[in-house]
Amino acid sequence: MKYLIESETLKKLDHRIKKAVKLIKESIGNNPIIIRHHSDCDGYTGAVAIETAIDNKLISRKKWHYLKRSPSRAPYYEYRDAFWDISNHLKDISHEKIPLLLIMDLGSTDQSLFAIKLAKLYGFKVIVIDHHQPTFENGKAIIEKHTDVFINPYVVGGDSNLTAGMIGAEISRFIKKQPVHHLPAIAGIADMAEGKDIEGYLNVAKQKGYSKKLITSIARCIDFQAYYINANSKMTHDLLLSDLKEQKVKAFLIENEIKKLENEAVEKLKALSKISGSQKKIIQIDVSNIYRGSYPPQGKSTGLMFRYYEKQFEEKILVLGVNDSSITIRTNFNDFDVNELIEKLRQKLKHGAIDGGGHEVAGTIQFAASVKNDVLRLIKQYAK
Ligand SMILES: [Mn+2]
Repeated sequence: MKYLIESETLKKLDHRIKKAVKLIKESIGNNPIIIRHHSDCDGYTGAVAIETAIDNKLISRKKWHYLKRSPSRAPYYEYRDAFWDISNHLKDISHEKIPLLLIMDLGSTDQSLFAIKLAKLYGFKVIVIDHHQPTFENGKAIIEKHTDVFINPYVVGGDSNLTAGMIGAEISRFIKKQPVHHLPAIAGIADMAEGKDIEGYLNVAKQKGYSKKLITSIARCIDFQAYYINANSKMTHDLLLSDLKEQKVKAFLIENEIKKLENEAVEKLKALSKISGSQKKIIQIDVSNIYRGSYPPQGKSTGLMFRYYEKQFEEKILVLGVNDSSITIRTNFNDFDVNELIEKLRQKLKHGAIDGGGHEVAGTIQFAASVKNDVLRLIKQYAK
């Protein structure tokens, strides 16, 4: 069987993918399989594709002993996850069988090292399928030697544009042939993938009747569900894998609600915006009183306001979503680099517990509440 697209990165990952497929196939019905994944559209898509493939091959009446899937709360495999995965395994009736743990769309950085080591200590087999930049040490991804299979485009010279959901959907087809042609496009669009691979997958989806608009709409709905529910639900399967007509109806209903909530948020945040500067506009929005747990969350709100003001102003803009001890940044200023800014803040505010990260033009900075005004002053200084 071949991959859905011609991809240099997939080709280079091929032997790792084959190894993972072999291990998964050997485990089906013999060993419990635990799927842990990032709680966003990309993570859900890849995990649900593999879950469905395994589920379709499982003939045991005790299916729930042999297949479990749950989203992780943190964007890495953390102690909490390992604790529950190991604890549940120990009290399970099939506890004498070694579980296979599949970690998807997270698990490549040193933040996951301790929890993965712990799972290995309890005999788990571990496969990591991820596309986040791994932590490297002496040129090697430090997680790799603690896993049975490590699949990440960065270890073969690729990057995050081949997403975990794409790889997961491809892997699922080797486990059991199933109609998942549109899933890699959904995963990639959700993660803002660029380049040849996502173009290829959009083409594959189009041939099956999925326009880019529908793909984007489903991706939005899954991200919305992930944010709201963050749990294992067949509703996610419905959105991803029911027939095209049903998918359209459901995505339409949910997306309309998302649009309504986002429009309401824009109105609320407009009233909270303080705009300064002429050629380069700085838009400071106090998001600290926005109800926590409502949609859209802080990061997304800042993105929404960025897109709103980008249309309003011809000038370059810097949007700051300001909370008591964090600021979310979105900008189109030239030469802006959130990571460089964080480094400067760290040097100047040694007592400020500065943390955070992101891309050049989008990211979040965390700090001790006591230095909030200094952080704001220094960000404005940096922006000049
Ligand atoms: Mn992802």
